[in-house]
Amino acid sequence: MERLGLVGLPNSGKSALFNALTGGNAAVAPHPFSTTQTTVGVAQVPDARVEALAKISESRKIVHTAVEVVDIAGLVAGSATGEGLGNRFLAGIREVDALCLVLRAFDDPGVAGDSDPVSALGVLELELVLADVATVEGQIDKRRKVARADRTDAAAAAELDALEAALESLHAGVPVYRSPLSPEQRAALGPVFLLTNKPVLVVVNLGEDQVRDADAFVKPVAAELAGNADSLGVSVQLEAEAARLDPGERTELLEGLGLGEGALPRVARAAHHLLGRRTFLTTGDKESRAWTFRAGARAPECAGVIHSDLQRGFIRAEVIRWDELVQLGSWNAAKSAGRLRVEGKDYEVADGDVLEIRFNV
Ligand SMILES: Nc1nc2c(ncn2[C@@H]2O[C@H](COP(=O)(O)OP(=O)(O)OP(=O)(O)O)[C@@H](O)[C@H]2O)c(=O)[nH]1
Ligand SMILES: [Mg+2]
Repeated sequence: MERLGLVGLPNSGKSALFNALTGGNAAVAPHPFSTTQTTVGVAQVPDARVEALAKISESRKIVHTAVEVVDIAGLVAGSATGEGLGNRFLAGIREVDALCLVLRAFDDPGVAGDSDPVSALGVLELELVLADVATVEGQIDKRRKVARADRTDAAAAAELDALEAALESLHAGVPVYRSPLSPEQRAALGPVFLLTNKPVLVVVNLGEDQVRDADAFVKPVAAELAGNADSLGVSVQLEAEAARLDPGERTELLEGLGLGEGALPRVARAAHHLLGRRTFLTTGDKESRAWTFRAGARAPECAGVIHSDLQRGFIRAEVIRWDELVQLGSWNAAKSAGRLRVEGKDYEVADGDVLEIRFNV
């Protein structure tokens, strides 16, 4: 399973967010560096589409998808060169596929640290950039030699070009995910495992008193990111408390604050999407279920997510978009209305497709 890593300054609320997302038990404490080891948990990705399908199919069971979340030790200015827990955060970050930067906006005199999310973003990015500069500088001479030794090696030339572009950006203090590097250049950097070449999602941790005015805290961060990463405002503590209530009380609390279903489902869905994961659905009286597939996968590969027999014996898929199916009211109604598409082996499955696989083994 792909992993989302929680990255932030000490006391920004990473462990609290981890617990809220995963129902976990990571230590949450008002002193810096309370997390020293990485902890891994699984976050459900709640999906209203499955609920809607379960309703029309009168399914007895609902199954959502999930992503893995990793709570990482906090980092501070100077971490890249050994301050705080030093390089410990680096190992944690290297092992994840996408980063969730947790920025503290909540103000609490009992919890040490600043409440300025934009400046926290600057500190985090600088540490990540410094670590990447060291990595690129360590690699670039070797790669220059390889590219020079064999000028016909196109992959080596592309990698060197990407390394040089990345270094220029990093030297200017700009993380790769915010740099003008093309998607092809970013892909060419894959083998170098840069921290800032991973996709990024930003969570601004709001205090309960800030929730009603979330934009005032989230907008400056979004402006700083200039479209290079999504940002979400979450009152981690409030949502963690809500998560412990039973569903009726939770809805009452969150809706009373104008938070709808709450922000945790949005964080989980954003993470799932950021990790390049997409969702297709199946529905019937037994269960309605969300399945995870890789963006761009074709029908047989998706069938294989359900069971390897379905991939091996794949004949065709009957397909309809989830909202169209909900509107038509049932699989049979969709069938009689001639709205089920019949798709073959080359069909690229889309997010939100409902599939029924025909197979023969
Ligand atoms: N008032 C308030 N306190 C919060 C909120 N979120 C987290 N806290 C508190 O902030 C303190 C630090 O939270 P943690 O989740 O341990 O922070 P962390 O980022 O994991 O910190 P380290 O592991 O030390 O890097 C705890 O005392 C939390 O209860 C919030 O939204 N509001
Ligand atoms: Mg922690």
